[in-house]
Amino acid sequence: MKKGLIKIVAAAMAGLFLLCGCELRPKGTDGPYEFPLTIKADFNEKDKFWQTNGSCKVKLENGKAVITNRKESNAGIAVPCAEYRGNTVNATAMVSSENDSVRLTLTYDIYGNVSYVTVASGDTTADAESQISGNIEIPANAQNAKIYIEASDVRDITVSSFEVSIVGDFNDLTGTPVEELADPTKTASLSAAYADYFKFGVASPASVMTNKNDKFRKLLKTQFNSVTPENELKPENVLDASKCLADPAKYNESPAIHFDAAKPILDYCKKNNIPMRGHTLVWYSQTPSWFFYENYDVNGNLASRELMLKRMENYIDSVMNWCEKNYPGVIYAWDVVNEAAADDGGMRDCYWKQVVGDDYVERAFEFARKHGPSGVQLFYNDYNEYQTSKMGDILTMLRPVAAAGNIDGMGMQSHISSGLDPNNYVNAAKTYADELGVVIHITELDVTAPKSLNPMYDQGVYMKKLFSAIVEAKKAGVPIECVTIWGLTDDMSWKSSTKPLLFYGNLSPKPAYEGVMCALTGGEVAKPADYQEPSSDLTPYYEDFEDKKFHGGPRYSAVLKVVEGGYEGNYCLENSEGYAEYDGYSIDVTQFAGHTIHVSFVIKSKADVCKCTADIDGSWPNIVEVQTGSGEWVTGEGDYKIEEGTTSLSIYFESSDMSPFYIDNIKIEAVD
Ligand code: 9MR
Repeated sequence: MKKGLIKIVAAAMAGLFLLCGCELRPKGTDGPYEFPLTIKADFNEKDKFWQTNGSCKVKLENGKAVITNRKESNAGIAVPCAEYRGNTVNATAMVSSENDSVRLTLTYDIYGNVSYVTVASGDTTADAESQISGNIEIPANAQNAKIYIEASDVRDITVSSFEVSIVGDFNDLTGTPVEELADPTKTASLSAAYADYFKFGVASPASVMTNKNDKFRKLLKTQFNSVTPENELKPENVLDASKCLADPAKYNESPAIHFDAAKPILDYCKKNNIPMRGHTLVWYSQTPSWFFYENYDVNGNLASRELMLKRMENYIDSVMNWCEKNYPGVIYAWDVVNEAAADDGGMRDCYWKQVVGDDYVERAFEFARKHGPSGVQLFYNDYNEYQTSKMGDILTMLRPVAAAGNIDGMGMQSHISSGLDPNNYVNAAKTYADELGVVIHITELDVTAPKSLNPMYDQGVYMKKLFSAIVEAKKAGVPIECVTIWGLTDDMSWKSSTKPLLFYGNLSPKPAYEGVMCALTGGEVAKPADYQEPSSDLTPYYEDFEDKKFHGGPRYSAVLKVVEGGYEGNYCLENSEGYAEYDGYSIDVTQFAGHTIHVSFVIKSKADVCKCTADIDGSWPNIVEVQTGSGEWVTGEGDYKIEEGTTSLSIYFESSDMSPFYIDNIKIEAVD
């Protein structure tokens, strides 16, 4: 990156920033400096507050950037924002593209390791502009942070604006050195502690292996005895784009592959005798779209089923056998197919399904069994896999694969939050094992810290519950053979803002680590010195919006506004513009933990039904449902028991078909 692109500037420079659209404000009371609160790419000039990312060409036309010749998903435009470390930022871009969707990704170095975090994604079309926008926290120790526009599909993207701005007060860390790292060898080993139960693994980027700083490798080696390359064995890193695209005839049926990205991590695992999970062969994401086209040309026709099956077979064969030949015995399990089930039921619509057909999952496993080295276990891997309806879809998809003897394991990704009941979770593991006759790997575990008074401590207490349930299940015969944590430290996580892992950014263990250990020792997670007693204030919650304010918040992308036309007084709350019915109005009710709450409200909508629901990861218990189709105000009332010990719980209101709804006179009170 161009260093110093955005720097603290003396007041004399202020005019320059103003001219190029960067918003300035006083740095504080201590000096004559000013700092840009917004960095806005200027597409009238090359490299002005933006830079090219990855392999592509950028043409500047009428104040817009047209990104062409995109060879890889991360090829696009980046806005460098290194000086914003330690702040929450908003990134907003206006884009149009023939790609179905475009996303904004934050990347940074953290003590020499490279991390990627998704900021936002959105659907796009060629003829209209879409706004892609999201907030993200940049870790305080992140270096060289930048946010870039990317898309899995390699078609052109036109960007008319792209800016990154500080949310809230600016935390100025520009002159502050990064924190010292803790000694990673001082912490007792998880894999040693769990040796009687299962492998204890971790996902890692290859940059940990090439890093001059060896502390991350030391942490990895001390703590874990299975490694998953976080991105390096995904098709976009293994398919050799330059060879395939340069000579499509030669590679038409048998795509060229290379392992430049994965070699450092394969070398490390071989040298240190650490077994590896191969992730992943067949996936809808992080697979370039040209792979699915005749002559690898996205402007031509999609490949035929026959051609795509040949490519699939040759890819699976060559990748598995290249690894086995060059790194014998290192990869002990492969995620053959990743995330083929849709979030809203059935199979996910994707290139594989469109080009090959619904049996692509069966065919992939058939090829992996036919060509895979003997003894290498074949896995299906998915997220939200513990949710009843998605589990049903996954089982339906995998039964024929199991009947053909082509699958050995179910990979439960487990990107979860502490709302998920550990019993439901381990029951799901048992169901997969029983129904399919396979072993279980927990493949990508991370647990969003609750939005509670003591998030790190509460997360630790949850980890103890979760791992106690996993160990009990294992003792009861559920064949859980590996648990992999999706990343080494919070700062390296793909969702770092949610602090979902076992180690802090400086390598010291978190209460979450302690919770995992306590599941074995029976000990209790220590309360931190700054522990805050949860509120026992049972004052009823009431809002009628007459003060023109609302005290809850939007769920996902819902837009909330206090508007005129209240039920009794002048005002009520309008909820609109969600992308899904569950984008609604959410209220934190944690203070009522241990009590039954009575919820009452009046609601109006054109939707047939509006609901009030409790927000628990993996299940959403309904509190009350009201028939609203008349468009008149309707009263809703219901009771819900909040379990003792709940550290964070919200309830939310939604309409059945995403129509706007209006809500008023919300009352929530404890009744026992
Ligand atoms: O952790 C990975 C992150 O670095 C990548 O940017 C992201 C891109 O899709 O993929 C992340 O890993 C995913 C994994 O491969 C499959 N399950 C979901 C994981 C989190 O997105």
